[in-house]
Amino acid sequence: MFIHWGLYSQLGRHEWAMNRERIPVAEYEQLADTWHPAERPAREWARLAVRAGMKYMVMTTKHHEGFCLWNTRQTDYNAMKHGPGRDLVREFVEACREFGLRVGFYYSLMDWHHPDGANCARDEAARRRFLDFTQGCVRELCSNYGKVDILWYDVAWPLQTAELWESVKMNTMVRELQPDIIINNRSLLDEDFGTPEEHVTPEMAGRDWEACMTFNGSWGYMPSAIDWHSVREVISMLRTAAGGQGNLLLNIGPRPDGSVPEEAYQRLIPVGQWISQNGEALYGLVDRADGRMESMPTGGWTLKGHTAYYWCHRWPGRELAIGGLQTEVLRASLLATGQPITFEQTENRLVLKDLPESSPDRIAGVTVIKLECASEPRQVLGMGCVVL
Ligand code: H79
Repeated sequence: MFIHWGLYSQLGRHEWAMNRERIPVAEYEQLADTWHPAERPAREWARLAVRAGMKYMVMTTKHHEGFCLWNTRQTDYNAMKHGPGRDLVREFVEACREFGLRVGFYYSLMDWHHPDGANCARDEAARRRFLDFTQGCVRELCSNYGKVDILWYDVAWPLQTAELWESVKMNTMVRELQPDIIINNRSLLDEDFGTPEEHVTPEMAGRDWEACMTFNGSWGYMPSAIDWHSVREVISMLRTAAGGQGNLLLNIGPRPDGSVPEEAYQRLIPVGQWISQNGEALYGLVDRADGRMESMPTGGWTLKGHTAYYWCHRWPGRELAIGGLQTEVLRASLLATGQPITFEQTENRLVLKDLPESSPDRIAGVTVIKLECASEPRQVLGMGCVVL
């Protein structure tokens, strides 16, 4: 679960409102004193994340607006010294621990509030001050909250290179403070994982990655953003992510008080129910399915060892035929119930028989069929037909 929460949540007009609407800094700053979140909303996020089958949360400790959600000594523009009057990052970390979730910190390098955040590109003294500020912030986040599992940098504007950001020095410090942390690729260094944004596209084999996705087109709370991804779309994102050995970081933008919009509940609870029945197809060490399996009109694949999982999202009826499997199928079953499926396999064709007329998955109409095979599954379908 990605959490975008900050002063912009009060405006409810996207987290880029300050920039897109050219709100003057002095005017925007007033939002710091009018922000009065409810008590410990992070517990609500964590409870929901667990119910949704999620394993970790990443929260915006400072977005582009520059307001720091933790008790920092680097600037007074922080949650302790203004409206909230408390350390919202600490609450977040405590909620993660209470609910058994891993902890991730989002940190925007770009800063629209810091006086040197823009002119650091033109003025060497400003750059020094801004880097000291940035490294001071990152040092605090990696020092004051116990174990941090993920550091999620964002938007390395306006400095153009990792050298100018001193990213090697900064991330060396991070790893000294947090030896097991994983760091994303947005400090202009590749580091541990790639970050496709608003699309779920596997990175090249051998490279870890995590797709970050909005739920409704806005990261920050935006009540007018009403086109929410459906339960089926979220499950499809999960399949593409797991099929390419990646993770999914799905966002919610809490209201200013920290509560979670109803639309997120309406989708995440069923997603969690679905995962509780089908989690085997996506959790843990999956193999890459892209490049090894074909895309099908009725569904797609994830793989684990000798097992193939067919995520059927367009149910064909009493029979489901799959062409081009190069592997002998030993056993077929419905993943959710374990119910065996009778099948016939000829050289080029697997036909699953005596299936229900409609998709047995009542949650989302996505039924996972588990195929236990004699060896690592592979599927080959050219563009032509069967040659007799
Ligand atoms: O924190 C979220 C975004 O605010 C941030 N990264 C994610 C995780 C981000 N920063 N920049 N971008 C994403 C890409 C830039 C998109 C933009 Fe726009 C195009 C900014 C201005 C024009 C879309 C439309 C966003 C605001 C208006």
